[in-house]
Amino acid sequence: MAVSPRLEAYLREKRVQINRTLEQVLPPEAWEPATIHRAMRYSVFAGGKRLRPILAIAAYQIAGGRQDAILVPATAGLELIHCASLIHDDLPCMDDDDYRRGRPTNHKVFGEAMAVLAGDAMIALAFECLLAEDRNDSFPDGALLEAVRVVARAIGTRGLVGGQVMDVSNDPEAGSKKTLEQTCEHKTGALIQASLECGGLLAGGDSRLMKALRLYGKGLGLGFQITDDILNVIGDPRQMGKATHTDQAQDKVTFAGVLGVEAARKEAKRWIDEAKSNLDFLGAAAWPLREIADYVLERRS
Ligand code: GRG
Repeated sequence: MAVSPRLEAYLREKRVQINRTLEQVLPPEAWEPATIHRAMRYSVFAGGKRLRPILAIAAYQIAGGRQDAILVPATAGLELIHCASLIHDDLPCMDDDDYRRGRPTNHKVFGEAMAVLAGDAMIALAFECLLAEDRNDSFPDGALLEAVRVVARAIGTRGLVGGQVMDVSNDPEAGSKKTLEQTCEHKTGALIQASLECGGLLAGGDSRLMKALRLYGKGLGLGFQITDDILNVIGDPRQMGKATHTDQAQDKVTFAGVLGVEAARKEAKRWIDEAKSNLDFLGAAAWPLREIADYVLERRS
């Protein structure tokens, strides 16, 4: 299924806004120390689907939010953290990848020390941006602080870092469906879920909506990572902008490796259907999240 024209237009419009905001918040390349600012900009502006900030904006709008004030926290906070995690994930001590988003990885261009530092600086900048609207009355009382707490938790040992620990430990005994799900949920799902929660919180979403966004995020995160595993086996490296077959080469325990591609595909679809089912009560307003879920499953990059 191709991306619908309305989703294509929606994603395009959001990406333009997001890229403009990232351009504003990132220090110029010429600022000293210039090398790290070049390294940060190199990875942030290498392309990327901008899925996490788009999810936050979509959730915000579905929850009734109408202000552009969401852009800095959502865009900068979430996309900068995501980009930092990609830089660190590619390091020789992690997945040791040479290409990302169609370019040599950050450490290949700037060296390992600068790649580590660029990621660190991006996380610091992300939290500065998340709190940037603190002095304005743009959001309900306490919502911004709660969003910061949600994001911080999602990237720590109960989220990205925890999932990455499971990923690099690469325990061959960890091939049970439950353990695979836990790895995906932490490594990939946590930031996706946090993005949706941020959007809902900043618009003052009620508890029913917040629960629906969390459950949608869980299903979407699992469907996204299982699809990523499948693309590592059958994807086109030129479309993906990175090498494929790396999981098998590194004996990684993944859904596609353990179940095979066809069964993994069914598993991904099951999670995407599960994700969408949580949106039923929202009616037509939730179309971007429904269509994004289908896009995640059908994507080729
Ligand atoms: C630096 C916060 C922080 C964490 C360190 C390295 C690490 C712990 C975690 C790695 C997490 C990771 C990279 C998981 C993979 C998630 C994934 C499938 C990324 C690809 O996301 P896309 O397809 O990428 O949205 P684009 O390039 O489109 O943005």
